[in-house]
Amino acid sequence: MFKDKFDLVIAANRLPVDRVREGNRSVWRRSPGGLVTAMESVMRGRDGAWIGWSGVPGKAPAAFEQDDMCLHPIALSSDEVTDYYEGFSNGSLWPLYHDVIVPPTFRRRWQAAYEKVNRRFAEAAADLAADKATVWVHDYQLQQVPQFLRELRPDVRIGWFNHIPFPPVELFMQLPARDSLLHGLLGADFLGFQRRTDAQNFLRACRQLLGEDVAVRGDLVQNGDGQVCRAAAVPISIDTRGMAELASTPKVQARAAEIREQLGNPEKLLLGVDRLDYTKGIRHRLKALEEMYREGSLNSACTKFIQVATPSRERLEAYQHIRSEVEQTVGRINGEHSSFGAPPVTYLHRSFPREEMAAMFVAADVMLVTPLRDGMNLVAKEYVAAHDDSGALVLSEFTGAATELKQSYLCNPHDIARTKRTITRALEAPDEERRRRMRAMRRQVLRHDVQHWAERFLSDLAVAPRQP
Ligand code: ADQ
Repeated sequence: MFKDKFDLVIAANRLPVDRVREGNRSVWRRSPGGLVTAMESVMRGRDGAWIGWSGVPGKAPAAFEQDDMCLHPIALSSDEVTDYYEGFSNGSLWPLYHDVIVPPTFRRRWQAAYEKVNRRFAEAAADLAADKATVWVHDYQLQQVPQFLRELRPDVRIGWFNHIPFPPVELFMQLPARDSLLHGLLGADFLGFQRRTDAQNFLRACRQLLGEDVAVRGDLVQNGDGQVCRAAAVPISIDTRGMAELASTPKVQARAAEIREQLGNPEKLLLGVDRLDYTKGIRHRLKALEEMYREGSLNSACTKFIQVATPSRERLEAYQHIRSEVEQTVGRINGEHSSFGAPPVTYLHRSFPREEMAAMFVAADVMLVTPLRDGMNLVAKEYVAAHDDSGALVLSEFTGAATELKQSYLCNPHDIARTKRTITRALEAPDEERRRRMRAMRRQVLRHDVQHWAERFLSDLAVAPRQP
């Protein structure tokens, strides 16, 4: 029998575990990813609970313990998965918060489901939080939780962290639910964003759209009830030492060499690793590479490219569309430039274990991270962590990571001509220049790792002023 009240409660759309089959039984397995690692270290030695959806629609399984954490599944019906998760979260908010790269769709039914599910999360958090506990809410799927939870439990400290960008008010104001979401967030004591610009966008939206209802001073917003909420940047990071150690193991080093060998020992190896999402700029990257192979500035026999495109949100039309565009382009490049058994592009549409990811990072001479908009982009940081003083990072200016990794080869992915020149610069830079850049970036990610991020968020939350 485990406890029923906790000093720290994490609320995220998903639990940190996946249901997987092992032989003929199904078991919970820890999901890969930085957030889980970060939270694990924060939860150690604390009374922690995590609430989230299990990933399977229908009745929620009973609460259970895993890795010293108490996990409380939240039920979502099939309709709620369609309306709250695929609809409002990923059909309205995701495109709107990523510069409307594809047009967002707004449906009143989706908004109602979002509110209902956010209430359910708030009620579960209210039940589990001990007196004066800390509740840390994550991401765009749960923006109304702070307000609903505040109504139920005025005693708890509420923090919210946005993993994705917060849009400029000119875009945000398209959202029919804009006031509800802003009021939802203002139930928190502290709101963490990836970049200062995101925090400023939020503050500007409060000032411009809520008018007399709130008072905005500096990074503080006071709502109608007199409660104060602070908004600031707390950029997320990775388990840098974990990745660096993994990358330097003999097994991963050997696998990296083997990957290059399997590709025919190319002179240069380029790599892209993304969820297959229209925000990640995969099409723009492929266009640049296709032109370079065609013009001969890249030689398809000596320069190879691996694109890992992790399956994502496959039931949504926009994702089916980007998948078919990416796959057509890869097919066209390989059709035009392959020799027998040696295509220039290796396209991998599946998930990989950590070691295999690390081996790909180690193997690659140049990493291409070219999103059109990205909250942070952890892949860029992982690549840096996996390299001692070799490698080069081409990084889009539209990622949160660009604010921190200034020594990368920065590019504007919309500008194909310059992106091509940037890729060439990264490929041809003298060793000494590449080494200097990588060392500086490595220092940055070692100093600011995920543990540092989580501690900073929690200490900012602890001291956030509640009164004006
Ligand atoms: P994502 O959009 O999912 O995250 P990202 O930050 O790059 O993007 O994180 C992806 C993670 O998944 C990385 O750790 C990567 O190594 C891993 N991964 C990707 N493909 C994989 C594969 N095929 N197999 C195994 N692992 C794979 C959201 C926001 C980002 C923000 C993060 C964290 O969109 O902007 O950086 O949250 O806040």
